[in-house]
Amino acid sequence: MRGKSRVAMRVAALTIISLLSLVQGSSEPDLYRGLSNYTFSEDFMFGVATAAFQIEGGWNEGGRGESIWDTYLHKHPNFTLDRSNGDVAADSYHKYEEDIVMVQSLGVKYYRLSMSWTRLLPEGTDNYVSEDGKKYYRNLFEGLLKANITPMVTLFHWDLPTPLMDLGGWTNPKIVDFFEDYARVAFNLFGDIVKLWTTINEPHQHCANGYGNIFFVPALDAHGIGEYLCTHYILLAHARAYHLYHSQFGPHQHGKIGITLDSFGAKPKNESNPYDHVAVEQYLQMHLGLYAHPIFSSTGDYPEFVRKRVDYMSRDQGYTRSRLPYFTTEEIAMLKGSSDFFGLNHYTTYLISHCSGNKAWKVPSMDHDTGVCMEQHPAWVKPGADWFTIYPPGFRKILNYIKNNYGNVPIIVTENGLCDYGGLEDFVRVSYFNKYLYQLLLAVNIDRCNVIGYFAWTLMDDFEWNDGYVTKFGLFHVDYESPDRTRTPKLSAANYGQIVRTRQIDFDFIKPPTKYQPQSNRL
Ligand code: GBH
Repeated sequence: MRGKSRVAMRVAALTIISLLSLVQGSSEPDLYRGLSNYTFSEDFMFGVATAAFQIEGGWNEGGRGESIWDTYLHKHPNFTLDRSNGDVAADSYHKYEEDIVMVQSLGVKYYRLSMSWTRLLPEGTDNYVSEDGKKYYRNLFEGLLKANITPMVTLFHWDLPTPLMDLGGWTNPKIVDFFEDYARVAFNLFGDIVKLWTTINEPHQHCANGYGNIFFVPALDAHGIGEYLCTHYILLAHARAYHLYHSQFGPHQHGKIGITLDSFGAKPKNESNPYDHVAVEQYLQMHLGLYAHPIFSSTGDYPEFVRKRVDYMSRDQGYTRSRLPYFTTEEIAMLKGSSDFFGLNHYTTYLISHCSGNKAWKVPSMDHDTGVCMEQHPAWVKPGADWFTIYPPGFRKILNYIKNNYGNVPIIVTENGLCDYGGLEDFVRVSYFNKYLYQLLLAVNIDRCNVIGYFAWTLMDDFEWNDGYVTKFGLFHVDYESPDRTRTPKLSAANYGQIVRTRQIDFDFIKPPTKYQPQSNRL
């Protein structure tokens, strides 16, 4: 196509896009005004979430061992935008009592947090359990219970013990035993007071970005092979921990255990192009189905589309074996149904289109296998990181996708929240939570999606992986200039607290933050 006509096409396309967004814009005020017409039931689980490496700090205190994020960031300080690491983070290792007061001030009854594997097992293996680790988590969980807050504990939120990484991490089949052993220690030590567990946080992000690419630690860049090995053994490790719990602990501890998967929303770039609709399905199968199908589908195993696709691509590329490993019949059975709930993390929506190729894809790779193009809608608001635009209806759609593909399994939204560059008067975050929560209400009340809980990400500004401390997700601001890591509630904390208490969304909510005095309010 010649230059001029290409420009003309662009202009035409942009005009259509902006017209579309005008239409969308004009329908919004009706949806989001006054008090929401639907409310949250009394037993709806409202919570707030964090992860150990992102807030704890205390990286070498109490005999804690090194995780891959400690080791890698100490060696490669340029990995993060601000050359930061997790050595101190929000200092929750010392300030957990204040964290509890903050959670309490939101009125939520649940707090999702993760355990640092190496704080409990410094070497990663169960031959030696740290006394300090035991004490830290016992105090934390007991403190939460005293404050009437139920802990929901994630066993693995990406901070693998370095000694286990040295053995190949999630690509080594032996990791399944190591994870089961870690889970056993956790259930043994804390199962009397922790009744809600998630095994793994977002295997897709961890495997695709850390094993198949360089975006996350361990930054192996073993594209096309590493991410599938990681996927395979992380799924098996999850299933082992699930069955360990229900065979040996569940009968007397009476808790629930599940997995947390992530999915972006996926919208056809061109709604009237059937190929873009196919591309959306392809994308969702590769990103979410790869993990969800073995666990939540009625047939089990990897989705047929993914199986065929990766087998075909591998053959075509000259491999004798598929780059995606096969489960045995026993493994398929072990994985099927191995989650008491569907934990979903959702943040943003991408436009997906059919495309024949993309020069940025490595070959082989999961992206290349997926074979769709992804981009952000130019008209959707992008308040922070580059990957993040706001499109509330994408949330309702993904909840429906889960219902339609994986049945009536209870869904707990284990993370949802907004990324910006900071500020206490975070009106955009207030509006994000209001609109996304309203989409959840529509999914429950109109579409009959079985959503039983929602955790806001995140309690306070934290270490945001590659972004360091540059992008912010917190309901509470943390002063990273101060050694005290002083925490201050943002406007969004007051708004979320009001939703939790009234069980209703007030789209006109605007209120200055209430004064927060942690010292006078100690437990
Ligand atoms: C969640 O992942 C995580 O569970 C949580 O720890 C994190 O703090 C939260 O998101 C907010 O970021 O691969 O280069 O595009 C959400 C998935 C993973 C999406 C990282 C954005 C950006 C880096 N996110 N990804 S890149």
